[in-house]
Amino acid sequence: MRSNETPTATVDLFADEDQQPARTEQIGEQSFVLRGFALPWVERLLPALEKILLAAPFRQMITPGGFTMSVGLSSCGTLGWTTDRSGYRYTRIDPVSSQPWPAMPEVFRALAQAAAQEAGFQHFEPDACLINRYLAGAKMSLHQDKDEKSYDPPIVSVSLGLPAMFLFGGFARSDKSQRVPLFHGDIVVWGGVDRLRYHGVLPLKEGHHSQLGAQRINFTFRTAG
Ligand code: MD3
Ligand code: FE
Repeated sequence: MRSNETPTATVDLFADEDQQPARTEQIGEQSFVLRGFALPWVERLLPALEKILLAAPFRQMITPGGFTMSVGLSSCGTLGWTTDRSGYRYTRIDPVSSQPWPAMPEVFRALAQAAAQEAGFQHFEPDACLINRYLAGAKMSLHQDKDEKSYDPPIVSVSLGLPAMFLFGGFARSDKSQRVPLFHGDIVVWGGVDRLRYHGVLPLKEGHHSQLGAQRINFTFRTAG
């Protein structure tokens, strides 16, 4: 490093030299919001997403308790997440198409890995990417993500389209949660001690996004198997 060069810690805040700096906010001991981190990737993510959705369209799944989820779900990767009356689980086959879930596009995997690395998690190897679609009014109640084999790898979530209010709770459902607004291009990375925190999303407000229209789409990358 030249003696008059900016220190590395500052340089690292710039995820991509031709975009505005991505700001990192720490929301838990091992949880980080990477503001705008996905923006330089969006034009490569959207065509890949469209292709996935042709093979595995959004569907509203039924919970074991018999409720229809307001969020539309799809998946890509070796494993996809499913719920029906018999429970929550990861499967290799999409129960709607009876085909394997669409492969995880390389650009998805590379983004998830870059974000995990930015948050301090090396060698993240996701085998599942859940794709959630929120239309106005859709929400996700407070829950924990417990269907993965190991809780050691982090989870990486990418927000696209309309903004949403994310609820970041504690380790008991009744713990007070903090509200974190998530915007188009934001990425959140959770791991380690924060991996089993309760979390959810408040009902989506109506609106229009120039690229995504009247919806919010969220990818969550996990190592499930
Ligand atoms: C916090 N999705 O798919 S992002 C989910 O925006 C889910 O669609 C929300 O919760 C969404 O399960 C929230 C993700 C998220 C995922 C895992 C977490 C937040 C987390 C694990 C621990 C703490
Ligand atoms: Fe979750």
